[in-house]
Amino acid sequence: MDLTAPAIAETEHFSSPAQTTAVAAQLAALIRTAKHFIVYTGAGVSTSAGIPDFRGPEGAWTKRAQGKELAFDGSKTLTAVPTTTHMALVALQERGLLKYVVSQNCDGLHRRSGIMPDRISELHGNSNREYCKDCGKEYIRDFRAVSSYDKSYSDHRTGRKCAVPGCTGALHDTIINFGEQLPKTAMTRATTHAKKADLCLVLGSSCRVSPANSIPECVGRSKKGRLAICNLQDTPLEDVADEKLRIHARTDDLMTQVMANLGILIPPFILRRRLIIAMASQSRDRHQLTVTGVDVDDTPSSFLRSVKVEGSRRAVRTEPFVLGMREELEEGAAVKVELEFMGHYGEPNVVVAHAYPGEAGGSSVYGLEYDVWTKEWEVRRV
Ligand code: CNA
Ligand code: ZN
Repeated sequence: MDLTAPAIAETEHFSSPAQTTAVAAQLAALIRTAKHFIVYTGAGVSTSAGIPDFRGPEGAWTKRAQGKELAFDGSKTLTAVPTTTHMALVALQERGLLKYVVSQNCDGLHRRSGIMPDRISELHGNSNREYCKDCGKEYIRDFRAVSSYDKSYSDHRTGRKCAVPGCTGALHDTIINFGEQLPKTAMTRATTHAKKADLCLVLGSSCRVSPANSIPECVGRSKKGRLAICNLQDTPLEDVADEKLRIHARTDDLMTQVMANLGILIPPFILRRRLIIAMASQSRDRHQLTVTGVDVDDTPSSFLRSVKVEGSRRAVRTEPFVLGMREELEEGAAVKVELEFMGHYGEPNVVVAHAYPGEAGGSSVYGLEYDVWTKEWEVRRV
């Protein structure tokens, strides 16, 4: 494994616009007919979102090798907007054209952009995801869920505890440091998809980190597989890739053209949140509301800062968000729950009108969609 970068970064090359256009057309044709198309991504897909890579001319390791400090605050990944490339991949996934994403990125942008949890292997972890070492339960956080201990490089405890009833396990971050084993399930799934793949597109990776880089290599060396590489620097896999499918271009430029060839619109980024509101009543006028943020697969997701019944002065500021309410309610009456968010995209508070389920109690799931450009929420029951 290559743990460093030279002080003088490998040159970034730019193919001619005509070459990019030609490769985009070929790729689109291959994607249309591929039986099992996968993508392998690296830090280069996030540089246009303002997150530096490692080995590029402005990369963190290149700077370090030059004895310079990289002025990048890791929490900027929380406010980063998924790029054209991220959103193109979401559209390809939704059309069923993209079967799987294998990513080395820890910035969480693929998941935030809308790639489904069962369609991705985050081989080096996700700075928004932590898990319980005792029971395996995962938690998604709208904050950096990384080790809070400085004691040693290998201490991954985040300082939080598992919330599964009966489990008091310590939560650990999912970040894989150099020299550490890759997560087994993620690697096994990545390998399974690589073996099935007849087309793999590398986007924005120097392909220098092993064993992750065995994924694109496996496709490139297989009889039925074709490997395409879109990266600004040369990679050690140039010879394994299909000669006609190697391109030195910005991933956003290539993907814009690929999608135009396919006739598929690249959707704008929408921040999607899911919420469960459960209500239980001790009597007609005494109720308890529990508000829980969840990911698409019901993994607990912490994105709320506080919750209160609209108009009430008392807000609950810690999870689990459990609110007491004293009011006589008719079945179906709207209980207005005001949500305050962590707010990395400037999300304003939103009020969800939850229909009182009656004394028998019950729960409803809500889908919340936030347009980061208009700064407006859309709420619907799902
Ligand atoms: P790397 O070795 O830094 O390589 C990135 C490559 O992307 C370089 O070769 C660049 O030339 C190229 N590149 C940069 N911008 C673009 C662009 N717009 N279009 C096309 N190519 C571009 O990073 P890898 O991902 O290959 O290496 C794996 C490491 C980097 C993993 O362990 C990651 O966790 C780690 N990393 C991740 C992030 C992130 O999560 N965004 C950021 C920095 C490093
Ligand atoms: Zn646990």
